[in-house]
This record gives sequence, structure tokens and C-alpha cells, in this order.
Amino acid sequence: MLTEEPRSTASSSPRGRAPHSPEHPPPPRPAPPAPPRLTAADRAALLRFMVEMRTFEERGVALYKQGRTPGSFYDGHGQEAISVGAAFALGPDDVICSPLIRDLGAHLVRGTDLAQIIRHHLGRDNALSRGREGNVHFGDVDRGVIGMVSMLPDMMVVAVGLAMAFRMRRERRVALTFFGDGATSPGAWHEAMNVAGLRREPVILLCENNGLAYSTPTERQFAVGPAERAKAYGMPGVVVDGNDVEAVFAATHAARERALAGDGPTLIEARTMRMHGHGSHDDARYVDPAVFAAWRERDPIATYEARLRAEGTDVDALRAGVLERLEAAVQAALAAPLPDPATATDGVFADGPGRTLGRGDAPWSGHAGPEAGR
Ligand SMILES: Cc1ncc(C[n+]2csc(CCOP(=O)(O)OP(=O)(O)O)c2C)c(N)n1
Repeated sequence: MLTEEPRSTASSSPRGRAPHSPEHPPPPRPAPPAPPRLTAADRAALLRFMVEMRTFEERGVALYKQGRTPGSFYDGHGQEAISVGAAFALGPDDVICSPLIRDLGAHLVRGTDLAQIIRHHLGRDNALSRGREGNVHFGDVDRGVIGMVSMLPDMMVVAVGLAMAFRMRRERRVALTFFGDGATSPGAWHEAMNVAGLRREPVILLCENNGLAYSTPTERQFAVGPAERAKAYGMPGVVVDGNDVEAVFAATHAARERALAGDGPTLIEARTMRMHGHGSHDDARYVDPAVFAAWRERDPIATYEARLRAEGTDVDALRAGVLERLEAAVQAALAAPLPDPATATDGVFADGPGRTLGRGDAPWSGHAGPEAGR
């Protein structure tokens, strides 16, 4: 059974150190280390994950419109740099709880096979949930990725709980959770922020601020932005360009270092734009076309691709490889069997021992710390 380390005396904080009240500020810490240098192979991998995400999602929208995808279809067009850059900064034992509907890139970086995800979207039997759910609530526990629930922002609470368990077990790992700007309004967000900040849990709270909660613009949603509010909960709030994959990587890496050093959570507010409606059923007519046009100039893939091309990466070959793998996986998924309706309730309820979280197997190249590549 887990037991909490001794605490609650007047002179000790939840971490057994001096409380960081205004009278007892925490000792100054050295500046965070510079972000690790990304190699050319790392950069190509970052671009490949983003291209994979967008190419698949464009295909997914088409399949949805052809009536071949059950349920609806959601995508992260314009936001690819966030889930890819953040997941790339994690170590294999860290946990993502959870990638949301715009975070396919995080699944790919963790090592979940794209073909598996395509089968899942098409509701096939040999897929992640074996056709048991639409297409948004999937995870991959074997790779340390917990699936989401739709209630905003309930996964924040779960992520903070995971981080608490890591800390109590003295494990050197962090939890990362994604959420939208819309998720910062309900009460659970404030509860999670409060506990995370108070107890200095090793959690990274990544807000994808795309300016819209469904059709509600942020100026009609909150008076103070998420990063500023973070300070009120005792953690830094870092604003980062959510369309710059390396900026997201660097911010997440720094937040991870901070968490591993015992300094607690960081809220990262990645500013971006959702370049479609909320889902394939939403034509986003509530967004001024000029706003889309301005953000299109800052497209995270086009800008990064131009940079890598100038540095000598064979972007055309990279894209051709992605397309070839994608088409093969789509065709195989379309030919794969649907589940037998008689088994619809099999595996829906937990009936065995709990499963242990597995590790991601993304192609880290040393930047995630000494444990990378173990
Ligand atoms: C508690 C709760 N209320 C309402 C909804 C319906 N809903 C689903 S997504 C969404 C908007 C989410 O906006 P945001 O968090 O900014 O994420 P984005 O879709 O912009 O990525 C809403 C209102 C929900 N899932 N949960």
C-alpha cells in the first residue's frame, strides 16, 4: 500500500522542505538548462510526425464524408506542433494523460502504430478498442498513454493524481496532460491546479489555447488568461508559440526538468489556432476568414518544412514515405473485419488484474536525459 511521506508539521511542506509562503520564499534555483540540441534526425522526426498527423487527418475527414468512419471525426489541423513537440520532450517512463482530439501527434511520438489508429477510427476488430467506441477516447496503456474522457477537464485531475503517485513512490517520472482554453473554466480545472501547485506535483499542464471553446471566443470566456492564472496557484505559467514545434519542445523539456528536480508543476500555454471547425460536422462559420488567413501564414508544418528544406532535409522523400505508409494502412484497415456484434460487451468492463503502464518507444536521441533510449 502507498503511504505518504511524513508531512503536515508547521515547518514542513508537502515535500518535507520549507514552505514557500511570502515569508519563506523558496531558495533561488539556478536558471533552467538550455534546451538540448536537436540533431538533424530529431528535426526530421518532428516534421515526419507532424506530416503524418496532418496527412492522416485529411484522409480521415474524407473517409468521414464518405460515410466510412463511424461517429464523428475531429482533428488538430494547425495544432500539430503542440502534441508532437511536447511528447518528444518526454522520457519513456513519463505518462501522457491524456491526448485529446487534437493530439494525434502525441500518440505517434509515443510509438503507437498509425495503422492501429486508422483501424481504430474505422471501428475494426483488430484495433485499440476493438471497435468498442467511436474514435476519440482511445489510449495505449502499453505505451504509457491514458485515453481521455470527454468531460472537460476531468483528465487534469487524473494527471495530477498520477503525478502524486509518482512522487509518493519516489519514481523519477512526470505526467503530462493536454487541455484546451475552454477546459480552464469548469471547477475541476481549478481543483487540479490548486492541488498540483500546493503539493508541487511533477505534472506538466499543457493548455492548447486556440482562441475558441467550440464557437465561444476566449474574450467571452475568461477575464484572465491561463498562464497568468497559473501564478495564483503557485506555479509558473509559460506562454509559448504553439505553432513552433521546437519552442513547444523546449518549454516542455524545461517543465520536465523542473518537475524532476522536485520543483513542481508548470502550466504551458501554447498559443495556436484551430484551422477547422470543432469537428467535421462544424463548418466554423463563426470565425472571420481573415483570422484563418492570418494563421495560415504561420502554419506549423509549412514553416518548419521550409526551414528543414533550407537545411538540406529531403522533405519530398519524407512526405512520399508518409503517404505510402498511410495509403497501405488505410487499404489494410478497410479490408480488416468489423467486430462480431455478439461480442459487443466483451472487454468493456475491467475483469482482471490492473494493467501496468508501459513505456513509449519514440526515437529519442538523448535529449530526454540519461534514461533516454534505455
Ligand atoms: C463539462 C463539459 N461541458 C461541455 C462539453 C462539450 N464540449 C466538448 S469540446 C468543447 C469545447 C472545448 O474547447 P477547448 O477546451 O478550448 O478545446 P478545443 O476544442 O478548442 O480544442 C465543449 C464545450 C464537454 N465535453 N464537457
